[in-house]
Amino acid sequence: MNISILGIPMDLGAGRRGVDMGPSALRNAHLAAHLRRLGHTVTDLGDMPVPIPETVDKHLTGGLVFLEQIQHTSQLTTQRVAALGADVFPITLGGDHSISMGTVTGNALRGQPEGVRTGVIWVDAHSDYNTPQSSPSGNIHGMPVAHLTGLGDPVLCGLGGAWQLRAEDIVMVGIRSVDSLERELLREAGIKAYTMKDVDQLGMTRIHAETMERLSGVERVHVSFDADALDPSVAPGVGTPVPGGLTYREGHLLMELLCESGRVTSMDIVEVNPVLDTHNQTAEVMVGMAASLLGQRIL
Ligand code: DIR
Ligand code: MN
Ligand code: MN
Ligand code: MN
Repeated sequence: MNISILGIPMDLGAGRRGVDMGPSALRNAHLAAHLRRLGHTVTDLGDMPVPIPETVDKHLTGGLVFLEQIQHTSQLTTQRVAALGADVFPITLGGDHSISMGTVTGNALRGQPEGVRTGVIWVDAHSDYNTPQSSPSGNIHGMPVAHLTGLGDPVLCGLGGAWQLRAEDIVMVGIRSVDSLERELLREAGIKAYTMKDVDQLGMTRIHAETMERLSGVERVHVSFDADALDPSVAPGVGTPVPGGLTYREGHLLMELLCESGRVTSMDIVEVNPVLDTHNQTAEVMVGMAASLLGQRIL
């Protein structure tokens, strides 16, 4: 496979600094080398230009922090990812989860300007379905899924032109932190979310099978992996840790099964925060997750 790595060192969407160093930490954990060892051709495209928070005025625009800067970066990210060929497997490195408005849209538009039907597997402790109105924080990293489905700020919703992510093409896994108004929005949209209770009760094998069944009609499948989906004991280097997360093996099993399905066409690795990490453990764990998604096997 032809893999392209693109860093988006954006930390304007999160409440704490440090995720801008995520791409460096993942490279330092030998992401490209691990993927090459699996037989892939890997090109590192470097990083997108992203404003530094301290250099811009932190004002709230209609309930959104750093809206203009995130809009601009999201537009650039959409264009950059869309310009990659349809046969490339992009791995986009955050940065906070607001990057996924641009990465998901760009991936849907890759090689086809009007966009293709794309499913999204959102692996996260949080459902990231807030709107500017429902958000308790104003932080845009809590809002990317809503914007991808057309809820929220009109500019952020319009990144893909006529293309939009369908609520029925989203599956969330690992969810255990949802804000109260956000819960209503999720329910109204009918988004499928496997909470940690579902992970405990059904197991990852069944969740994977149901997810593939649900996404059987989409042409592309994007995996957006927020490091905080994993339990904080496994991935401590995140800005908003929530106890009771995916175990190391649950994360790997999901990636291994998704690899076997042969349907995944792109991936995000987001919210790795080296400032809060211990010895780059979180970046190393996330490199392992990417390797499992891209063919690493125990035997
Ligand atoms: C919270 C936290 N739901 C918010 N979201 C996080 O600010 O909207 N997402 N941490 O990853
Ligand atoms: Mn290594
Ligand atoms: Mn997230
Ligand atoms: Mn999260």
